[in-house]
Amino acid sequence: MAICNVTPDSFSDGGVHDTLERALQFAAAAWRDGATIFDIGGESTRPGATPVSVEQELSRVIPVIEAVRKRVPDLIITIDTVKADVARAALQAGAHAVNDVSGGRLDAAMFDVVAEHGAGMVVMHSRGGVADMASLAHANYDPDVLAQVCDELTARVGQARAAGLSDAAIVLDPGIGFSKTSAHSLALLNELPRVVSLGFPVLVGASRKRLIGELTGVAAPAKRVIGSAVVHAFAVQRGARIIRTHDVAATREAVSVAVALDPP
Ligand code: HH2
Repeated sequence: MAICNVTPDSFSDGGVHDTLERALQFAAAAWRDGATIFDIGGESTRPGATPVSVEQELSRVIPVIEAVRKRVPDLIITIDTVKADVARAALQAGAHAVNDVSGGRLDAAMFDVVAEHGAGMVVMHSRGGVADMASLAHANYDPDVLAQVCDELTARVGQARAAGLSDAAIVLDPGIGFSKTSAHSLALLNELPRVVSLGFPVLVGASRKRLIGELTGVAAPAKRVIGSAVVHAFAVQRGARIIRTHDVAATREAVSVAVALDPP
């Protein structure tokens, strides 16, 4: 899954895809480099990022969704949003699935919109609101962080099913770096099979995140490519089925090697 943030303030690729043509070039390159999913977002979850209205978010993402559908029709498009109104308009504009970093917590209508459209959904674990979910404000776990993350994801799955989503429509994501210290994120990666055992395909997104910076000492997010690729290869070995990345070619190389090696 290639990341395309159509935002001025995302922590790593803010401002990079600021014209339609640049976003389209990135989509074409992502497909060529081996991405099958293209994740388009119009609101950053970086702590301190400016909150955006539905209208602003739509004006950022809809033109990109429509253009990518035409220019690179084989890409599966996900809309990265916590807002049901944005999800609805994006699905109508040609997106195939919703990627909700709140796992349907922040908008009561989200699961209904996904179910009405027969779409797929990435249900990610996080806590808190958009402004603080990527901070440590809610990073208070018992020693067994995995148990709590799995319980909270299971509760979200219950809500999704109640709204009419079929299990085949659901992907789970432990939410690396969301309301988690680096120690929490490492525990989730090390014990990823426990998330996999919930019975849904698992997505992992560690691309260029603070965790990688802390482990490698590489300060600039755009330079955290090797550390990210190693974490993603490791995640695939532990059962992840979708990797969300800014750096498709490097990730593809790492994942191709990881799938050929026997898991531990
Ligand atoms: N991480 C980010 C955004 N969306 N979606 C899923 N499913 N999993 C993730 O780990 C995830 C996500 C944050 O990264 P990014 O989009 O690069 O930054 P920003 O929130 O600043 O736009």
